[in-house]
Amino acid sequence: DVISRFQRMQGKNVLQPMGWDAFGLPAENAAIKNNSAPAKWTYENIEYMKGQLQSLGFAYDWSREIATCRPDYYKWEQWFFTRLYEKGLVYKKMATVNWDPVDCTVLANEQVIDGRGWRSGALVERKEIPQWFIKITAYAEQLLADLEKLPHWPEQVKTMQRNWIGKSRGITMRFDLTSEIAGHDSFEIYTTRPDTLMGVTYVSLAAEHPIAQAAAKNNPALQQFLAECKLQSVAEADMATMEKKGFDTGLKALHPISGREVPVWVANYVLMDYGSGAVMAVPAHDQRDYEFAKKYSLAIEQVITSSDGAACDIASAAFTDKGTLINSDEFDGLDFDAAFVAIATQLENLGKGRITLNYRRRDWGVSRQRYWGCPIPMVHCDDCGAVPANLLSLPIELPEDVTFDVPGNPLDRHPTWKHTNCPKCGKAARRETDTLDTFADSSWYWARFCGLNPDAPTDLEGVNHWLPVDHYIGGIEHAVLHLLYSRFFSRAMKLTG
Ligand code: ANZ
Ligand code: ZN
Repeated sequence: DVISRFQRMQGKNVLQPMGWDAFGLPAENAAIKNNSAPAKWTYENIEYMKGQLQSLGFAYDWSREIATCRPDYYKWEQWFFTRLYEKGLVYKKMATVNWDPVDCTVLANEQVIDGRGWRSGALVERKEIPQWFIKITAYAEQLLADLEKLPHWPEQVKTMQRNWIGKSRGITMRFDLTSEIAGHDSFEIYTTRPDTLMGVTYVSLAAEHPIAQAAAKNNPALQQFLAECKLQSVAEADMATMEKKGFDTGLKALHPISGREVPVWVANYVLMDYGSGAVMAVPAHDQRDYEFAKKYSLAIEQVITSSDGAACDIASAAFTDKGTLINSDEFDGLDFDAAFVAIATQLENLGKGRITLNYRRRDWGVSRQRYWGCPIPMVHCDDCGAVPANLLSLPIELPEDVTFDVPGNPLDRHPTWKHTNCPKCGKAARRETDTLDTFADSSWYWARFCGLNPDAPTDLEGVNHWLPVDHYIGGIEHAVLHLLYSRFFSRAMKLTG
């Protein structure tokens, strides 16, 4: 408020709007706890807080007030969703998700703190269910490159976004199995440290990797281990700190250059949806592999030494710096860059590898199995599959007569709400009962504030007049969530016209 008054006194035309990011778990849970309906509870709180803000005399333009839980707002979010679907930026797939067994919902990785749900505090489990995704990865490169065009953003926020997108350059290479299993005779791994290739002493697969699954067919102990892996969080931060656990599949793979046999393990710290879901393990130079090798008495072979002659002792920890290659046959004496090129070339000549770029960022899982959110405007038809709702039928409104006496999603057990007709063939069909992650609600309000158009998401004249936003105040917790999703949405809005 001080900033906007100051700017007004400078003679500037200032738009300082206010609105309510009002959908989501916290409001739903509070309503249940207070024996109220989420809509009633939320609107009462909005009125109360608005009164407080008004009594403080803040210079907000209340004529532009919005609430994300009102149908006149989320109608346009549903409109975006169907347009994004048409453009191929929305898709559904079975996915392993973080499941909060107390709130009965899927959590984003960011909502898992130390292996627990950020709201409930419950230990998070892994679960496979069909989920809607927004293909934010299609914009990974643009979102990264365009950070250069934001000179006024805090350096710290840009660094966090860069790390979050996590672009890396490495090598994808093939390891052949010594014997075929269920039609698989090889698998690929992704590494950013090909210089350590001659120090590989085993390989590890993600629990969901098809070869791990195949190996478990006739191995109840392995099945048991894969089931245990399902119970742990999929958040990367947790992956780094949790206890490393593994299981020897008994399979052997051939080192792509030396031809030496190495054992194939399954490890709980390998993610299925990063790289190729398999890792070449180099215990001497990767700390996770080091801890794993110590625990399971696997070989540790040093192949990198410090370039400046400084001591590098692997007796108690991995040596993870880049340095000079040793114990690596013809690659001895090379530094990281030279080794990268030499090893990449050799693998390419053997037809066993290629240079690849990878992004750590995964697609944005937006499905939430909760009531208090924007209904995902899709219809499931037995004949046509998933079909976007007809634009004329929007908004798909949330019903207000729901009950919370049993856990789970009330939309799913509402007597009539989900029953509808297929927009394509007219046959009886079912509405999607998942609602959108509330970060979708808060990804585009800044455009809506520029014009509360009843017939469009925003108003082009207003947008051209006011945007881009000159000043945004928010906590650092928004650096890789709200501020990244908003940047994605502005690009998606351009795409969908
Ligand atoms: C061998 C190696 C040796 C690695 C070494 C590191 C150090 P960034 O740089 O963050 O992209 N990796 C690859 N796929 C993985 C997966 N699906 N789950 C878990 N870890 C995976 O990380 C790239 C490194 O992460 C890769 O390089 C691989 O381990 C691991 F001394 O390969 B490295
Ligand atoms: Zn149909």
